[in-house]
This record gives sequence, C-alpha cells and structure tokens, in this order.
Amino acid sequence: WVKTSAVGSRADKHPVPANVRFQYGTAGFRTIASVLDSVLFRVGVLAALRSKKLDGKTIGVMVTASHNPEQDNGVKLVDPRGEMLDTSWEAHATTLSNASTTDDFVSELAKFVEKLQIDLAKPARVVYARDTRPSGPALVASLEDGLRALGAEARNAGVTTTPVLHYLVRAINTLGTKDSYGEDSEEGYFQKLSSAYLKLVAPRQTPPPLLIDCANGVGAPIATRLATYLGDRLSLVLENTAIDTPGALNNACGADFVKTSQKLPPSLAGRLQPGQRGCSLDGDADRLMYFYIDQRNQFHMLDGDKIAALVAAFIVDLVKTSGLESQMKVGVVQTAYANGASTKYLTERLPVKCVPTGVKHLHHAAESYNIGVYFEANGHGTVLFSPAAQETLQTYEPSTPAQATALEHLRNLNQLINQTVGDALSDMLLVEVVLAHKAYDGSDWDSLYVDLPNRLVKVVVADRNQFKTEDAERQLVSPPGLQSKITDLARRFEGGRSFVRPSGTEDVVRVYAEAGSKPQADELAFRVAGLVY
Ligand code: 16G
Ligand code: ZN
Repeated sequence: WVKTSAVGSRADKHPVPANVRFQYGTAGFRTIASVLDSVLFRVGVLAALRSKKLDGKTIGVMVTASHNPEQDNGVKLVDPRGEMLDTSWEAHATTLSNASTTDDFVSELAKFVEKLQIDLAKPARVVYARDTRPSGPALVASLEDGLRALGAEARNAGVTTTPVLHYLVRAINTLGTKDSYGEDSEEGYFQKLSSAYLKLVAPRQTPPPLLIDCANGVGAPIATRLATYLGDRLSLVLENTAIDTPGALNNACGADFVKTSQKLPPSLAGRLQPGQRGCSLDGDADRLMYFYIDQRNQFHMLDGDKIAALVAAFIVDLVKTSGLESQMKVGVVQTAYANGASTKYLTERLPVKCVPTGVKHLHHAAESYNIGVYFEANGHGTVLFSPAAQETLQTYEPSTPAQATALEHLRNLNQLINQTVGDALSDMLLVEVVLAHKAYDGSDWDSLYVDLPNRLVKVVVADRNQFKTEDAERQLVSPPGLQSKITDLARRFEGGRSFVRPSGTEDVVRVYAEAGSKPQADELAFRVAGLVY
C-alpha cells in the first residue's frame, strides 16, 4: 500500500499521548483540547477514507466541544446528507484513534481499508469548520495534515456553527441536482432561512425585539450576519458576544447553563425586560433555550419540550387546514428526559415516540413520519419533512384560499427549518414564526402546559458500564434488582417517575426524577441516587 508511507511519516508528527483512551461517542471525540492533536490528524485520514468509500461525496468535519468548558475541544464527522456519521463507523474511529504507535496506526488502517474494500484511487472531498475555541487553529492544522496525507480535496469553511457546516455538506452534495439544498455558502444558508422567514411573517406581524445570549461563542458572529438579512422584520439584540475574551465561552451563560441551572444568565440581569423574550444558544449554536421574566421578575424557562409542543401543534393545524391530514402523518419524538407534562400535552394531539438519548436516535425515529418533530429537552432538535411529504407539498392542488395559504406556510417551513441537524438559529426563527402567527408572548406559550417539577442529579459510580437499560432508557436491566427498587420508590410519590441511565459523555450515572412538587422531586432523585451509589 503505497500511500501508507505518506501517512506514516505524517503520523509521526502527531504522536498519541500516553495513558489516554479516546472514544467516538454520541458527540464525536470530545475531551481536554491538549490531548487531541493525534485524534485530529487521524480523523482527517478517516474523513478522506469515508469520502473515498462513498465515491468522492463530500464529508464534513466539525471541530467543536459545543457547551463544554473552553479548554475542551472535540471533533465529529458529518455524512453526505448533512447527517451524523453512520454508527457503524464510530467504532472504526475509536479503534484508529487508539492505535498507540505510528506502526500500529498504519497497520490498523491497512486492515480497515482492506476490510471495507475502500478503493484508494477514488477522490476524497472534505469540508471542515471550527468554533471559536482558542485551541481550534492548531487542531485544524492537524486535521489538514491528515487530509493532505490522503491527498483529499479540502475546503475550509472557517469559523462557523455546527449547523452551518451540516448545511454546507448537504448543499455541496446536492448542488445542481433536483434535491438542491441551497447555495453551498454561508450566504446561501442566510438567504434560504431569511427568505423563508420573511415569507412566513408578514410586516404587520413583526415581533418585538428578541434578546439572544450567544454564549460568547460562534453563534455571535453568525447571528450578527443573520440579523442583517432580517432587517427590521425581526430585530435581534445580541448579548454575550465576547468571542475573544479568554474564559468567557459558555461561562455562566448559554443554553446548557440555562437548562441545568434553570436560571437567567447573570450577565443578562437588567438586559432582559419583563415580558420580553430571550433565548440562549450553546457554544456551537445547535441548541436553543427560550425564556422570559414576568412582571414579578420571576424567571421562566421554555425548553426543548416547550419548543416541540409549540411547533408540533402549529404544524398539525397547518396540515389540517391545508386538507392534507389524510396524506401526512405528523409525529413527535422525545427521550425519557421529556417532561411528563409535555408528553401528555403532545400525546393528546399526535403520535409520540420515546427513544434513547442522542440525536442519532431521535433523528432516525423522526424519519418514520411524513413530518417528524424531534426535540431533546436540552434544546437540540429539528423537524424533518420526508421525501414523500416534500413531493406532496410540491404537487398538491389546494381547493380553497385557506388551504392554499396553509400549504404555502408548510412549503416555507420546509425551507426555514435546517433538517440536517438541530440548529439554534433556524429553530429560533421557527419559534418566532409560530409566536407571530399565534400572537403569543412568552407567557402565552409557557401556559400550553405546566412543567412537572423535576430534578436531575449525577452519581459517580465505580463502573458506569454496569448500568444497562431498555425501553428507551426508562428501565434498568442491570445491575439486577435495582429497577424494581426504583419503581417501588417512585410509586410512593404522587406523580412520581424516575429513571437511571449511564451518561454517554461523562463518567457518571444520571438520575432523573419527577413528582408533584419540587421538594418531592428532589427527594425522589436523591433517594434513587442513594440506591444507585
Ligand atoms: C450528546 C448528544 C445529545 C445528548 C447528550 C446527552 C448528540 C449530537 N449529542 O451531547 O443529544 O443529549 O449527549 O449526554 O447526539 P449524556 O449522555 O451525558 O447524558
Ligand atoms: Zn452544541
């Protein structure tokens, strides 16, 4: 294998650190940035091979650690349709990243190429981007070295959000086809989203200004540019935009802070006016949390479940009004973390499925509907229109003006929503569209249902791999006997529900509990944690 020599000499420059074990998990590789150099090099090689395997289709690589602290970084691969890397390749990524010497790496690589029958003569095309982390440029240089080792055609998309990178991948691979996703540039992305928004929200429906907490991350420059496309039809007030201030990223701000602490980021105190809507992005702008403070200065959070409820009900109405009800099945996908009150609200209106945590599970399940709405409680989600649904939207002949209007709205939503992956900015526009149509403010939206009090705690255990679940993570099958104790305990609390699952991103076990009151939810969570420990 001629090429391996080029790989080998380059790989020597990216040695694997001692005593670190890497794993391509639900969010790709993610850890402290200082140990990631070799991983980035090898991901470059792997991305090129994935492209060759798929006959030269463009593969994406995103360098980000999302909502993690600034000193972390990470990397994930994006498949040609803009979706997450095929699961079967996750294990290959893990194996290659852990080969401890260059020789091991090269021989693993040769085995891999042989086993998957990758034709090395095929072209390789890769587009990559990074978030604003200070460790980004050096890691991107290592990635580029890996791409060069295989002679890949590489395109640098610069500093941008994870969803923009996913958009670019799909746009590049569909360019000039009948499935064209849009122009393959950031401009193309802004054009597509903003023109759909401007069609959906009439000037007389213009919402009041929206405050955006950019988490001091890459959402800031991208939202700044989006704002210029929206003009006075949606004024965005950007906060936490200090992307060059060391230590500021995700620090006491951003979507993950809001969801976990259920508090307004302290930096927004006095900025968000009572009654005004605000939202937080995370460090790579693929998660979104809304909130408002009421006249008594009380903070109210509108999480991914509330977004799902708002959006799904709106789409169901449009489908009915357009006369497409019998042809278009709308459904929702949630995880066990969805608040029980949201599940109840949604189940009364449309089919709801529960799947294990992680975008790939939700995305996959949503594909089984004509229009599939999925959101994790943490604010990551999107809406998928199946190919059949898109076809129907194109060809359907409405028979009344009301049907025609609803149909037009559905067509525009199909453009507005980034369907490759959850996209905080696209989701934000979607929420604004629904609020404008319903003439809702934050509190109207909030009152769709009342969240059940809940508590999430993490427990450090000797070995989290002992914890195995089934039924979409709602039941533990191992350690033996533990589930029945949890079930018995939860039954003693009014409205009690609790489940335990191993984290996919941290070395802990997570305990979730819901009950009729906050103290009860806390008590249930801590008592279940006591059983786990
Ligand atoms: C990852 C997942 C996210 C999930 C979270 C759960 C992707 C792209 N991201 O960040 O969807 O909510 O893990 O983390 O799938 P946990 O397993 O530590 O609870
Ligand atoms: Zn993120």
